Amino acid sequence: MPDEPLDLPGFVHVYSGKVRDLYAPLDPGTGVPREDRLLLVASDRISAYDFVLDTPIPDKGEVLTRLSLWWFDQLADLVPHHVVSTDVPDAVRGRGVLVERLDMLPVECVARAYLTGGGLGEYTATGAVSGIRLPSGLVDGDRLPEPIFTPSTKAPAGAHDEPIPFAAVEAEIGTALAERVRDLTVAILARGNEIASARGILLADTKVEFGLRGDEVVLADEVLTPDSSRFWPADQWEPGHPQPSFDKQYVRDWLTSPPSGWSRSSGQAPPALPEDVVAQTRAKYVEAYERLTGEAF
Ligand code: Q0Z
Repeated sequence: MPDEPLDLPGFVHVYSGKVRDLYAPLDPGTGVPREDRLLLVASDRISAYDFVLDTPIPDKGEVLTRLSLWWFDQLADLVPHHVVSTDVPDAVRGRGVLVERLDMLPVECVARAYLTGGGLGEYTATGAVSGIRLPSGLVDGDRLPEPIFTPSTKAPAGAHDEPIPFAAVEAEIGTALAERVRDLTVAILARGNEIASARGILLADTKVEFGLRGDEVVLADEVLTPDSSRFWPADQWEPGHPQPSFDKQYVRDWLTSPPSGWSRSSGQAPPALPEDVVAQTRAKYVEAYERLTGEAF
């Protein structure tokens, strides 16, 4: 379960996802929530095997927030973004961002550069992913000839997003907008991989969210973080089996090892993480940030 929402003077809590929270700023004159801004706060919570773990990873929220801000800047020539300010209350400094409240598009925009996960499942069953026919003989972890757009539904909290064909996106938001977000999503992942692969990280796939500012498409939420994308260590890339996760591998390895006493199939909540697993995992988030940005965290 998420922690209690923070008591942030001047803000009202509006929503909590698994690992992030949303607040609305209050108008200082009227005390009424503003409708044109949101405060997006990344917590130190971590999820694994569909559970939010009891043990936070120190600084994870700040690392991911700073990484997302850096990516927005790297992508600024492709697409405008929603960030307004990082001047936020001390309690969330570094992990909170004031953003422009947009009319969010009701689809999850996913692009895949490598074949794994649900995309691999679809491919194995049909030879195609999201209606895009792929070469035969691909295996888990293979790089695709080019990044592809594989949208999904925006499921209500707790449910899983379901893949949908491009035609369903067209039906939902119209062909012109569907083509725009498809092209942007693919371009974001392609740009991300040009940068990341030169720094030893592969971005297997990513999920991005767009909103509208009038009729302009704006990149929202977080972008190209390990929570929205699969990060793989490039030096361990070996198609033919599931790839290790850049960030979560220590957590997964420990949870599925005998000392944890936990089994994925038990339906039980996973146990607290040992401190060495926490420290190693924190170090991987910091390493991803430092490798990508070239800046010390
Ligand atoms: C993002 C989410 C959560 C963080 C709504 N710029 C925007 N305008 C309108 N809505 C959103 C955004 Cl980013 C928006 N989410 C997802 C949930 C914490 C982000 F709890 N939901």
